Amino acid sequence: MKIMVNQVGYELAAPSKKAVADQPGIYVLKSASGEKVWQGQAGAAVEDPLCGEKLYPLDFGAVRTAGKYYMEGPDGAQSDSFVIQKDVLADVHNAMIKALYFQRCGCALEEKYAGPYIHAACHMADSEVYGETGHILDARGGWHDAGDYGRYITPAAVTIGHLLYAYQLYPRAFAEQLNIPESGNGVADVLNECRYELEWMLKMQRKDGAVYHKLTAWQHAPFVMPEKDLDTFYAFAVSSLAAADFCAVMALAARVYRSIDSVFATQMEEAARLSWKWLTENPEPLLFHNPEGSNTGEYGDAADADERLWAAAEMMLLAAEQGEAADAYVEVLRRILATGLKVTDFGWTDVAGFAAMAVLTDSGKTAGEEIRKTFRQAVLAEADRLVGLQPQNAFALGMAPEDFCWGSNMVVTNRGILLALACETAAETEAAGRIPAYREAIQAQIDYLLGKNITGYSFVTGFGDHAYRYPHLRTTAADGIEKPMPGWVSGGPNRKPGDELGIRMIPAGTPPMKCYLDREECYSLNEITIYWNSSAVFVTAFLRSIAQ
Ligand code: 9MR
Ligand code: ZN
Repeated sequence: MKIMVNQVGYELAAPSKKAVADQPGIYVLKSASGEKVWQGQAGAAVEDPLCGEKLYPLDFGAVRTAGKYYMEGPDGAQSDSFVIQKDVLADVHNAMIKALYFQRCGCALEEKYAGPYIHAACHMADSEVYGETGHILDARGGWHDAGDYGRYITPAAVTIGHLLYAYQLYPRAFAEQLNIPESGNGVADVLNECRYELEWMLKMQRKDGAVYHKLTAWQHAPFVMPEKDLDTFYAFAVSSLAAADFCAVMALAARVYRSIDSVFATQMEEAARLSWKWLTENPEPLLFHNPEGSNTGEYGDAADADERLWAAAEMMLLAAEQGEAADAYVEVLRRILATGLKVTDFGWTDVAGFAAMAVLTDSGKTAGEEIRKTFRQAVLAEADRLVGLQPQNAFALGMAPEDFCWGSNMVVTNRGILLALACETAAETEAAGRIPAYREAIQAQIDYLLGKNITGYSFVTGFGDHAYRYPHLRTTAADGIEKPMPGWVSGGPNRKPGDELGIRMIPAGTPPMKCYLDREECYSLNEITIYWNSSAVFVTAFLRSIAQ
């Protein structure tokens, strides 16, 4: 039988602590030494559409004693072990941020920070602007995006967005040092790490304010260490998607870094203004398509209205910070909102949720009540929709079967972000009474990520008795080290596998949550990306902030 638990563990004071099992009956919580601590009856059966099984939820929230435990089923089967303790997510949260350090490009990873995961400086050559013979660009730096060595602006912006908003809202969750080269300089390490990426992003802006969509080789490198990848890197075409995301993130970062390094903040502010100018002079969408024959990531997108919305929201806040009139930006917000676009997502295709985040968490209420109300209603309606999905499956997940796409783990965590924003937004409204339900729903999303799911894997490397082991990640594939570096979030189950092995091994009709393989080859099921991590970091930051 199966007993699925959050393998990292449960917050000591949490009023409910949930597991799921595949048989009815009496379950016993035992301490690591086998002592009985709690027992309870499994809840009513749920026919689960996400995994296609009949499952039984368990809640041992009554247990309020810190320790290491496992759950024992009616037939003697045991769950993976887990702890119950205060601030239980601290280590996994910090590891998921530290993981970004391992993606640093254009420098060597040194043993004192990287432990065994060292490598020599990589991708040190100049790049070429694609299609412009002789146009050389120094675009060293930044983080490798994912399992590949490409660096792309729109996912970079989303990653920085997740992290900087989380830092602004929950600064206490970012107090620990992470043993990166800048640690101890008096600046929160999450900001030190983000700066590494921001410095690279600045290099991707063209003199006229447009921004190159991505910097990659023509084809993905084979599984070699990054310093062995000597292919030419190209800055491909500029796009309005990249320019708008860049503008939003530079404006946001200018505010966040103002008190830390005013020179750097001013540089980012000027970059944001220049891109905004380019955007206003180029109002038509300039989308991005890979040139024929190139197979590196496309991050294509059919519309740029959400990116422009986010840029307008952040330019508005920058203007307010500088004591300038913000009307022009507010007007853009109003115009784009009038099209009725969705404003509740935080992924690279759809960034409009970040505009909602910027507007709704602005203590100055710069956007005015009408616009704030539009965002507020959308956020609360989406939060209520997600809470409404929970009883439809056994994991209390805010997920429907069709949500298990490529990178579904970010759908899981981005919904945690939306629910967290709903918590911020609901206070002082008639929805305030629903905050406990939103919090419960956020916890369920993280429980799933950390092992309470049908695969039995914790989807974060190094965390849990059964953490997945074989991410699609070039450094891990090539470094000869047995274990992957800790703290990487897997893309997770994908009901339409897109890689050869996944397609071959997962029969059509497999329930969505079971469409997963812990195999290095499976880039559509088991890759890592910077933005899957950052999304999870936002959610663990929220949960740490409410833990007593
Ligand atoms: O994360 C992206 C996912 O949402 C898309 O469905 C998929 C196919 O277009 O691409 C993913 O992004 C990949 C990117 O193109 C290149 N670097 C690795 C990314 C993760 O698989
Ligand atoms: Zn590199």
